[in-house]
Formats: sequence, structure tokens, C-alpha cells
Amino acid sequence: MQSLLQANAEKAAEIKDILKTKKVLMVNLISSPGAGKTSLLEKTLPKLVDKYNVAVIEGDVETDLDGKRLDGYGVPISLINTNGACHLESISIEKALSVFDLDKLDLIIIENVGNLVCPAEFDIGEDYKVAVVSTPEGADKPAKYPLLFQEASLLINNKIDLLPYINFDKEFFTNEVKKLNGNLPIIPTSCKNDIGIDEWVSWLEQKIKMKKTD
Ligand SMILES: Nc1nc2c(ncn2[C@@H]2O[C@H](COP(=O)(O)OP(=O)(O)OP(=O)(O)O)[C@@H](O)[C@H]2O)c(=O)[nH]1
Ligand SMILES: [Mg+2]
Repeated sequence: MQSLLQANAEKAAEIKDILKTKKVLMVNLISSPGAGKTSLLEKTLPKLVDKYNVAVIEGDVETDLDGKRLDGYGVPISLINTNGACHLESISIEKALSVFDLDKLDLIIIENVGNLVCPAEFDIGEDYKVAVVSTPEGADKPAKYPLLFQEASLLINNKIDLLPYINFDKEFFTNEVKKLNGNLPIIPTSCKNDIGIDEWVSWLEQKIKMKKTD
């Protein structure tokens, strides 16, 4: 396990170096299955593709279903099937990157395998981990699965359109997040009702600019 983590960390560092040279931002979306990562991409890509060169790495245990959902958004998609593994590793990211022309990209968004635990443990060469937690999962998720919230640079709280129908204690959620990571910004979103998408896109644009001047 130790040597696997070591190999992963070394490859992640290599990827970071390459992307720093190429000035390409890479963001790693992490959530439980079904929190809305692909839905967020479906809402995000149309707002970016006219201004930036974007690519997506789709990580899934099996199937190309999410990749197919993103067909037609005008971005290259590289699919990784982990065949059982619950997270992506930097070795597979290196392979996925090889199909892109990095000289022509500004942003790569990775949709990690749906899992709130394992993906948080692995540096895959990304600039930022972005956690997505949807309201029906419950407000206790940060307290129960703390690592992701400690590692993340942004928290998307999705499916806020469902708040009238479920018990989601927003204050408890926010306080638990603050206890784990006082600097973690939270953007409430609804992919169904287009809430918070512009704020998330602005966050991405700011990070793209920072990467260019890094
Ligand atoms: N009501 C509501 N439903 C949403 C929202 N975002 C996503 N959904 C629904 O939630 C379900 C799961 O969304 P996905 O985008 O497939 O979730 P995912 O995180 O990509 O799932 P995996 O790739 O399997 O981990 C779909 O039926 C979406 O239509 C939202 O903001 N509000
Ligand atoms: Mg998905």
C-alpha cells in the first residue's frame, strides 16, 4: 500500500509539472454516486466552451454512460474505466491526458468515480479538488467523511431545489464544514433550476486566469 501511494504521488508530481509548464488548470470533481457531477458538467460546459479550450476526463467503474451524456458539448472526453476500483489514480490520469493536445487546452475537468472516501486520498495531479454534496445525502456527510472536506478547495452543495421536501439542516452542515476547513467556500447549486452555476463558472474562470499567470 505504501509503495502504491508513493508511486501515485510521484506520478502526480510529474503531471503537476507538465500542466504547470503548459499552463493548463486541472480540477477534480469528487462526490458520492449521484450527487450531480455529470449534471454539473452538463450545465458548466456550455458556459465555458466559447471562451476556453476545455477537456473532460470521465472516471467510472464501468460503462461510458456519463461520457455519452457529455457527447455533443464540443469538448474532447477521455474515459477511464477502473474495473472495480473506487477512485482514479495518477497513472490512469497520465494515460487519459495522452489523448489531449495540452498545448491547446486551458482547463481539464475530471469527474472522479462516485465515492466520498477513496478519491479524497489520492493526489492525481490536479490543482484543486472540488467536493460536490447534494442535499438529500444529509447534512452529516462532512462530519462522517471528513477527509474530502479537508482536502477540497471548493464545496458545491447541489440539489438545493429539493430543500422544501427534505430534512437538510443547512446551519449544521455549514458549521461542520467550517470545523473541518475554515477556508472552504460553499456554493449552493441546483443543476435542475440553474442556481449557482454562474458563481461556480466564475470560480473556474478565476482559477484559469491564475494558472496562466502562475
Ligand atoms: N432535483 C435535482 N436533481 C438533480 C440535480 N442535479 C442532478 N440531479 C439528478 O440527480 C441524478 C444523478 O445526477 P448525476 O449528474 O448523474 O450524478 P453523478 O454525481 O454524476 O453520478 P455518478 O456519476 O453515478 O457518481 C440525476 O437523476 C440528475 O438528474 C439538482 O440540482 N436537483
Ligand atoms: Mg456522473
